[in-house]
Amino acid sequence: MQFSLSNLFQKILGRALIDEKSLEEILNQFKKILLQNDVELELVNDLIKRIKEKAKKVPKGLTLRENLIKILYEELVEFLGREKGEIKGKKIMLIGLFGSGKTTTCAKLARFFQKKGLKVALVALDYHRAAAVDQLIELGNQIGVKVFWDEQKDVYGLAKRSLDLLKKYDVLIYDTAGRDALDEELAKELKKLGEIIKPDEVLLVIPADLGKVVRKQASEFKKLVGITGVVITRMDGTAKGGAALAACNASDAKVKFLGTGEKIEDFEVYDPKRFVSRLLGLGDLETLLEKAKEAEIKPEKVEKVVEGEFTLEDFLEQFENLQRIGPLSQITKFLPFTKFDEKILEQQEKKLKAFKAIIQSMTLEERKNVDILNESRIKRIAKGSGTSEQEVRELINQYRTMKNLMKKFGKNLKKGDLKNLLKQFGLNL
Ligand SMILES: Nc1nc2c(ncn2[C@@H]2O[C@H](COP(=O)(O)OP(=O)(O)OP(=O)(O)O)[C@@H](O)[C@H]2O)c(=O)[nH]1
Ligand SMILES: [Mg+2]
Repeated sequence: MQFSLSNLFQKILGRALIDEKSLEEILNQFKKILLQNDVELELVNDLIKRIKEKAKKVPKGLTLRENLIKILYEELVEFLGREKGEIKGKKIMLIGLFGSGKTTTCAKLARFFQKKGLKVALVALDYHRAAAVDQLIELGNQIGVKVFWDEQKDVYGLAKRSLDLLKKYDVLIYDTAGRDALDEELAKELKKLGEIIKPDEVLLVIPADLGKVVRKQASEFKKLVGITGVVITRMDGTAKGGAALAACNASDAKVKFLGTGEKIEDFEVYDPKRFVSRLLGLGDLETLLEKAKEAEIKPEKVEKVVEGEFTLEDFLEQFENLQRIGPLSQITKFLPFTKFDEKILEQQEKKLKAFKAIIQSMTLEERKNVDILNESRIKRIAKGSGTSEQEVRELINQYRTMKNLMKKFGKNLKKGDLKNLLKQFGLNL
């Protein structure tokens, strides 16, 4: 695959600036990836449109970048499954292309129910491959689950009789023959089996590394017996599970389970965060999403600062935010245009505590307009905050300098650039 979701996400994370132009570029790439994974064009277009709409409105507390990651994550989860993969019902049928991992998954699933304390039986419905029944019996033996099969290879007869087993068992798992859904004879058999058994769940088993054929196979299988869920096997390989995109899209079903190896225990219940993280090659998507929630950015503040119109109250708030993020000198290093004097920044760090006390000693009126501060008021504030008059004056000067600096930047830079730039670094300025 030329492009991958994980490459795209690394790009989003690595970009210094995500603006409207790069958003367009990123979405184009996202579109290409989906199309390469054989997702329907119409659906891809809808998806991109929706993402664009959502990306326009950056919610309070999120940067453009965090918002974009969140939106893409949400959309993928909507597509692949929002719920942890639980299944309901008593009759579960596994279908899929030959060698996709059906028989192995039958045993894994049986173990899964067994662990829940349910009484499970396996029903062997594959009489096309010589060793298929033996394979299932062997797997059943490993976990102490009974396997029902028919000596006469009467697949329909066994299917009918299996319904009686429901009196004795909580769950029946049916292993079907590996097939190409386009093979007419096998397709007929599967359709008939579906009609006899009337399964509660039909799970389509798809290997993570299956390519272009996924879409066609999934939609054929859907026509034959319907599909209620998808199992992605071979998640232990290099493929990240992109096949799930086409499988879910074509079958209109969500991912329920994952196969992560050849052993019976190598089985996972689908978990949206984990699966999408793996698909995107992001180990810490959860942390990232949480961080996105926590960040607090107020767009109206950015506007004020750019205009050079922020008050001492805003100044105090910024100080407090900066304190949470890290040393001011560290942060401004990232800004490409920065002309801040390192020394001034360090001094600011040191004086932060005093400044905070000073601002807190001011009246609201004073915080909004420092020009009303005369000698006697300065004296009173110094006393009230346990600082010196000199420190109060310093604060006023710093504030004025900062305001002027911002005014200058505002003129030199396009407003959007500065806004976005500051947002990139989580600055509330
Ligand atoms: N690495 C890995 N191998 C798997 C996984 N699931 C199944 N396999 C292996 O894939 C091969 C085929 O698995 P089966 O369960 O026989 O597949 P099937 O769909 O029943 O195959 P047919 O009945 O021939 O169509 C076996 O060697 C399994 O051990 C998995 O999640 N990871
Ligand atoms: Mg099999």
